[in-house]
Amino acid sequence: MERTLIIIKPDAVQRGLTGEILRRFEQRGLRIVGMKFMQVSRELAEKHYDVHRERPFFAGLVEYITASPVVVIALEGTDAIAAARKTIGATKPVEAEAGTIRGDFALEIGRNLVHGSDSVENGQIEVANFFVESELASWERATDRWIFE
Ligand code: IDP
Ligand code: MG
Repeated sequence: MERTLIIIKPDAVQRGLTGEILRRFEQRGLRIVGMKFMQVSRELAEKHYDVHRERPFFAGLVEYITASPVVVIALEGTDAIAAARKTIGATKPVEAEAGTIRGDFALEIGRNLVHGSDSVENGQIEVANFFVESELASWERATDRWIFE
């Protein structure tokens, strides 16, 4: 079963969109296996966005993700990575389809509300960066057999 790390970024938390964003992933059928409200440290932010270290927006990106608390969620499901990224929408909110989180609630790339892992490997790595094993649950929902074939 694939795992993805979702971050409800500081702008989304500040704007009171935590519940709305979580609702969309739950409604999609993805299973929550970990969730917490936290302040991202500079060290963790730099690790999480390490692939962007050389990009001109890196400093601003670290400022953004550490500016105020976030909600991090580990989700599990069939094709969880692709499903979550479709629900999130394109990185640039003006290019995100209506009906996606970014397409419905965001305008600018540096205030795009939510993170989702981009590959199966990164999903595993990112979940491990944000959660210790005891914070993750292995469980089955009563509805799983009606969502997963
Ligand atoms: P993703 O979040 O859709 O996976 P990435 O390309 O991995 O997009 O970029 C990570 C994050 O960095 C974006 O979500 C966005 O917040 C920020 N970002 C990416 N490109 C730019 C840019 O050109 N200017 C400012 N921020 C950017
Ligand atoms: Mg990315």
